[in-house]
Amino acid sequence: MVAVTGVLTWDGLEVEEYRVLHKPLKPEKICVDDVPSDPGEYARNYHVYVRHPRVLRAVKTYSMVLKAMRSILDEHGFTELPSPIIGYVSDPGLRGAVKASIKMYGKVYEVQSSVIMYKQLYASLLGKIYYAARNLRVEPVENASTGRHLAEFTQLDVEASLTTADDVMMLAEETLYGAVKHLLNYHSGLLTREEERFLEETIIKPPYPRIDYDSAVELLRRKGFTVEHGRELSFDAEAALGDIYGTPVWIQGFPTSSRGFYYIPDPGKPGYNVDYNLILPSRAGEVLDGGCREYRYEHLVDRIKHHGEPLGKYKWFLELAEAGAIQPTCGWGLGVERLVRYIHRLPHVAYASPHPRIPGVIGP
Ligand code: ASN
Repeated sequence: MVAVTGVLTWDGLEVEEYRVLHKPLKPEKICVDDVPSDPGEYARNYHVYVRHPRVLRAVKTYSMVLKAMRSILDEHGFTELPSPIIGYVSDPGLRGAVKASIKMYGKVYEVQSSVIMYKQLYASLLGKIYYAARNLRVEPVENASTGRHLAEFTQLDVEASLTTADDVMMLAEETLYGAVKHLLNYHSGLLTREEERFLEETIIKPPYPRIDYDSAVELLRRKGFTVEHGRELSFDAEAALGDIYGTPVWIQGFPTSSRGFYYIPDPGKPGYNVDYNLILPSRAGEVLDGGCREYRYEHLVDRIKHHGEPLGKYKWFLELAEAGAIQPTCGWGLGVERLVRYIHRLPHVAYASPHPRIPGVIGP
């Protein structure tokens, strides 16, 4: 580390005087010329590679966009809560990922894979809440190659009561667009000219187009994808959809059979949920997942049973629902590292995480 006195001109810095404040003892051990293109190698040794300016920029961007999104939500009157790490039960609807558990005081608990039920609890009590939640998911190892899966990641997880899908979708658009605009306006030093242009061209002013699940399936089939109706779209199909639009695009109303028990079925369209995913262009895929929630005790019991889950695990939540203490709420979770990956056009979300743990690789 060096302290420099001098004059900054258009041609660079004219150094008048400098002082060495701190000198590494073994510079050869920590000197990095480049960042490995293998995300596994990067995740194993990120503590060294993170010195590279390209990666440090992404770490800074992570902080800046999260701060910008927090302040948009704060302006809307949302209350931020700290996310729990351990719980009796966590999110069951996890697209192939398994939950991790931890033994404490002789009992086994689940490490939180999402704060969904806590969101429902606190949105019922406080109206508008959010978490910048760290989630842990034991993703299948093959998901390391999708470029967009981490085993540990941050979701900006928002929930509100007495609202509508439309309202929270508009809030999501405002949050995403506002964060990117904030970066462009106030932190453009973090962006290359090419990244600036890319963001200006693709993250256009909302509203973003909306397409329902059935039309998305039809469109993708016409483009040559094999899509099984009633299932989640494949990662590849989702990415292709983003490319077709070239801007963020919503997919709405997934089949009830394809998703977790906590989305509420659409009374006007049997077999489908009131839910929505936001897909980014440029092969980035899903950045946000959300929906309006099931809050009715009997329906929750039926849906949990249908998913083959033991009811006992959900005791605390079901007791509240039975007492009528869980209100109708809607919300969403936005993958912060996925947004950073998009902003810097990184080949893998590992490079967007200050602490990358990718499927199959947690550390050295
Ligand atoms: N955060 C998501 C939501 O709000 C839930 C999840 O992470 N599975 O719907």
